[in-house]
Amino acid sequence: VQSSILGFPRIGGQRELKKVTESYWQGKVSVEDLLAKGKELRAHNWKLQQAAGVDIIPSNDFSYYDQVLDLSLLFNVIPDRYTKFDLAPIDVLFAMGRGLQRKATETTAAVDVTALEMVKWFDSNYHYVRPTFSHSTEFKLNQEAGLKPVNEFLEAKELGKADKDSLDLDPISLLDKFLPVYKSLLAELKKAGANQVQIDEPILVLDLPESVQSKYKATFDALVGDESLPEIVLTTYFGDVRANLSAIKDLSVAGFHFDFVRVPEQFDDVAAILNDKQTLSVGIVDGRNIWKTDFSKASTFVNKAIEKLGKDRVIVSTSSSLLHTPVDLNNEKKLDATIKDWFSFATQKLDEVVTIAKNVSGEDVADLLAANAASIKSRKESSITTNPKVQERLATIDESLSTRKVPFDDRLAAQKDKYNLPLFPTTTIGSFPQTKDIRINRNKFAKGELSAEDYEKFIEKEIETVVRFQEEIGLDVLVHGEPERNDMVQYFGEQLEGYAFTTGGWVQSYGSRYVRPPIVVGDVSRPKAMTVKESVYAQSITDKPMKGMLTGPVTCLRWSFPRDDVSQKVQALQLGLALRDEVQDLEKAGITVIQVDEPAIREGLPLRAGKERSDYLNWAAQSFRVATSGVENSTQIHSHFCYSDLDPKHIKALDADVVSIEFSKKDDPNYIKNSQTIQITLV
Ligand code: THG
Repeated sequence: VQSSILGFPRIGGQRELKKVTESYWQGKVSVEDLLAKGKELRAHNWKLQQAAGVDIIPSNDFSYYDQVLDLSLLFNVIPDRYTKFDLAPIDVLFAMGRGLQRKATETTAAVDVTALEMVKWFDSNYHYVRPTFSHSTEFKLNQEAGLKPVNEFLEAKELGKADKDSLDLDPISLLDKFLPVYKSLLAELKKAGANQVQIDEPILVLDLPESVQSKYKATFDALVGDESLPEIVLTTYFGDVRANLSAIKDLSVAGFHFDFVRVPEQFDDVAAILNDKQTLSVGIVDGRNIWKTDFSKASTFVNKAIEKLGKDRVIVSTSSSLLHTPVDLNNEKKLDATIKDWFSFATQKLDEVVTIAKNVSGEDVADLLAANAASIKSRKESSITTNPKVQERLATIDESLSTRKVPFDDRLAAQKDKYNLPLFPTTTIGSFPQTKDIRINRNKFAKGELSAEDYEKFIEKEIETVVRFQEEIGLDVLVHGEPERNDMVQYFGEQLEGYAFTTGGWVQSYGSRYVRPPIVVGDVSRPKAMTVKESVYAQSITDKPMKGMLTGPVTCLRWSFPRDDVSQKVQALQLGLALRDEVQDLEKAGITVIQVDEPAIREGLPLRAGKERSDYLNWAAQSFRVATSGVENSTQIHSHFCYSDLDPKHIKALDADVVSIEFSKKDDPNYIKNSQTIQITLV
C-alpha cells in the first residue's frame, strides 16, 4: 500500500519564505535570491518527504504568494490594471496579491493599484486571491516565466533522481473557452514525464448547482484517455461529497481522493462509484489539525478499503494539504512534554502516513504502534484535558444564562441615560498599530531583558498616547489601543487554562502573513482576569467612556486548533463561560461599554446548508450570549464582524447593543433594516 500527501507547507520551518519575500519587497534582496530561496525550500520539502518514505510526493504545492493566484497568472487571467507597468511575472503576481504602490518621481506619476480580492479557502483559515475574470479574459498558457507546474515537476523529478470585475459573469460559462488551455497544460506535464496529476476539486463538498454538476462528465472526459495526457486523480477534501456523487460517478479518471477524517461515513457510498481499476486515496491523517493520528483506528479504516479494493488500489494519505498545519513539532522547545507527545505537525504527519501504509501492508511497525497507542491513551486519560468544575458549570447553561435581563428596546433607554452620547457617536474598532517599539519591548520582556514593572510602565505610556490622540480628535467612546496584545486570539489563549501554545507553530494565513494558532487541549477556564488592568488604567486617565475589548468565543475557537475529542459547541460554550467572567469583571471595575469581537463567526459556517449549519448558528450565537448576557441593562455590549456576509437575522441572534459591520467594502441596506443600533464602519 502506497503512501502520499496532498501538499506540504511552503513557508519553511523558520518562516524562511516570509523573510525572503518581505526582504524582496523592501528591495533588500534580488529576484535571484528570492527564486533561489524558493528552490531551496522546495528541495528541502521534497527531500524531507523522500527521507520519511512517502511514496507519492506532490510538486507545485509551493507558491511565493498563493497557489490560486499562481493559476491566474499561469492561465493569463490578469486584469488590465496589472499589465501596464511592464513588470516581471513574479512582480505581476505580487501586484495582484498585494496591490502596487509607487511614489511619484520627477519623471513618473504616482501609482496606486489595488490588490485583487482575498477570500477564505473553504472553511479553513487560509485566504486565496480570487481569480477575476472579465468578458475580455483570454485564456492562454502564460509562458513568460515558463510553466510553473511543469517547472516544479521537473525540479522535483531532477531531485529524485478585467480590469473591471464582471460581476454579471458566471465563471462556469467560461469553461468551454478554458478547457483547451487547461488540457494543453496537462499535455505539457505529461511531456515532462508526469504520469499522474492530482486535480483538486474541493468544491465537490459544497452544494453545487445543477449547472456545475452537469459539467463534470464532459470536462473530465476531455482531459483523459489520450496517450498524450497524464492520469488524473480527482481530489476532494474538507467535507462530504455524497450530494455530488452523480456528477463524478462515471468519470474515467485513474483515481479519487476523499477526506475520511471529516466524513468517515461517506466511505461506502464513495467506494461504490469506483470502477474495478480506479484507485482510492484514503485521506486519514488530518491535514487541518495538530493531533496525533490514532494508528489503530486509522489502520482499521484503511483495511476496510483494502478489503474492498485490494492493496494495489489503496493509497494512505492526508485528508487535505498539510498547508494548514505548522511545519515541525521538533521546533517546539517550550511545550510541556506530556502535551507535546499528543501533537503531530506537518513533518510528523509524513511519518504517520508512511507508518499506517506500512502497517496495513503487513510490515512490522509494532514499536511505532505501541508508542502511538500510549500517546493516544495518555491524552484520553489525562487530567489536563478534563476539568470536572468546567463540565459542571457547562451543564448549568440554560436560557437564563444566555439572555439579557430585558430586551434591547428597554436596555437602550438605560444606556442613553447613562452615557449621554451625541446623536451620532463615534468610536473605533480597537487596536492601534503595533509599532516597532511595541514589538521590541514585548520581545525584551519575553526574554527577561525588561522587568514586568518596566514593561507595564511602557504599556501605560502607549495607552496614554492613544487616549490623548483620541481625545484630541474628538472621538466619543475611546479604546486603549491594545498595545499589550500580540494577537487577538493568542493573547487570550495564553491566559486561559485548557490551552497550549507554540513558539514556532506558524501557519500561512495569506501571502507573507502567518498566524500561530493556540491549541485547545482541554476544558477551558479562566484562572484570573485577562484584560481588566489595562482597561481600568485607560479609563482612569480620561473622562470619556473607555471600551473594554474582548475576542468572542467563536473567534477564539475558529482561530485556534480545536480539540477533536469533544464537539466545537462544547468548546465554544466553555469559552463563552470564561469570557462571561471577564465581561463581568470589567463591568465591576467600571468598564461598562464592552466590545466582544466575532470576526470569524461567518467563516465557521458549515459548508453545506442543512442541520449542521443551523446547529452551528444556534450554538455560535448562544456562546456569544453566554459571554455577554450577565451584565446590567445600562452596560452596552458592542460587537464587530469584518465584512461578514452573515444573514442579518443571525447577527440579531447575538443580541448585542451595538453592532459594527464593515461598510467600506459592502453596503447592503438589509443590515441597516435588521440590526439593532448599527455602527457604520467607513474607515
Ligand atoms: N489572528 C488569528 N487568526 C486570524 C487572524 C488573527 N485569522 C484570520 C485573520 N486574522 C487573518 N489575518 C491576519 C492578519 C495579519 C497577520 C496574520 C493574519 C499578521 N501576522 C504577522 C506576520 O505574519 O508578520 C504575525 C506577527 C506576530 O504575531 O508576531 O500580520 O488576527 N489567530
